Amino acid sequence: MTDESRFDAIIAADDKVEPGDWMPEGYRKTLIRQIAQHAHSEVIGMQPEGNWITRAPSLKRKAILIAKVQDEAGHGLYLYSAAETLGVSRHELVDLLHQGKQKYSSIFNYPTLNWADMGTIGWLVDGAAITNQVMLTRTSYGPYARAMHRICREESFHQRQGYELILTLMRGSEEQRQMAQDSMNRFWWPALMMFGPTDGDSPHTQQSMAWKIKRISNDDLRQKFVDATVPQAEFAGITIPDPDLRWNEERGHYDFGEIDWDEFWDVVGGNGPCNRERMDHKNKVWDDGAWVREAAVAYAAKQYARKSA
Ligand code: BYC
Repeated sequence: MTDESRFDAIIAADDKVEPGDWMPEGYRKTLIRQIAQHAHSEVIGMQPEGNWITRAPSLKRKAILIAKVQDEAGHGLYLYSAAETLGVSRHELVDLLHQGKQKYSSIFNYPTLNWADMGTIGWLVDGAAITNQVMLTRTSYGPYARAMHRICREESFHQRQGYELILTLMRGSEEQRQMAQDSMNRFWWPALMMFGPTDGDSPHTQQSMAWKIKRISNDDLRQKFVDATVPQAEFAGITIPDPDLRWNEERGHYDFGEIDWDEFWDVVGGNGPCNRERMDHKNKVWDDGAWVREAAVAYAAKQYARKSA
């Protein structure tokens, strides 16, 4: 059996490819690209929520928000570790992000302007992320699939706390309801964009599905998210800003309006409302934190030398 036929047999049998296994170079590169982008998204995704920690309206909300932002850092770590099993270092990946050669999710280039955004991010952004990540628990690369199991459990808490925050606002004063609605109006379309371009415009989907890295296409995941979220919005009494949104009995799904793809590609291309701010902040904290990394490496070297002696 050749290396290639062994790899093909693993994929055909729905088994997992593991770090020591032979894999096509394109498979390895696709995984590094996707896992790195995913890790960078978790880390950059701490910024819009971190923005509200000092302004949370109660101790309970502050504790929840701190825990959530901390979880995102942890997700970044699991994902960088999964990428490292493919023969790249975390340092290289972070450098590529800083040089603008790797991406992070478009959603984090939108500002968080009011407190309800903390609820909307949990409900819609983490909700969209889980829809995608539940699929990724079945991805063909073992370390990525295993990282997803734990991440999905934590994301599920994030989604619920976000929805609960929105329900609380919707049951509050008129001003609170308006705040929640304003947040929904700004985040609905960017949340739909998280799933990526339509299948017809997605250069990677076909190959990634053949390798079972992706199990469900961008459009099918987006539809799943819309179908799950509309009833939640109705229950909360919040309006989704899409006049074309309606149940289609024949399809058994909600129809929804056209996404503004020019806006999507603009944001992906670096011209969203906060792209520059996010990367400036990321670069600054990386430089400011250099002494912490140096101290940790020096400490580890000392421990190692002591043990070896
Ligand atoms: N934003 O052929 P396609 C979280 C790029 S964070 C930016 O469909 P693919 C959270 C794509 O990379 C969770 N770029 O690609 C954290 C490609 O560009 P390149 C984030 C996008 O990879 C904190 C090109 O467009 N989740 O939960 O087959 C707080 C063509 O696209 C986007 C993940 O990262 C986008 N939205 O499919 C709260 C999930 N969409 O590389 C919450 C893992 C597409 O050719 N990633 N592009 O230059 C994936 O599942 C897939 O990579 C995607 C795209 C579905 C996103």
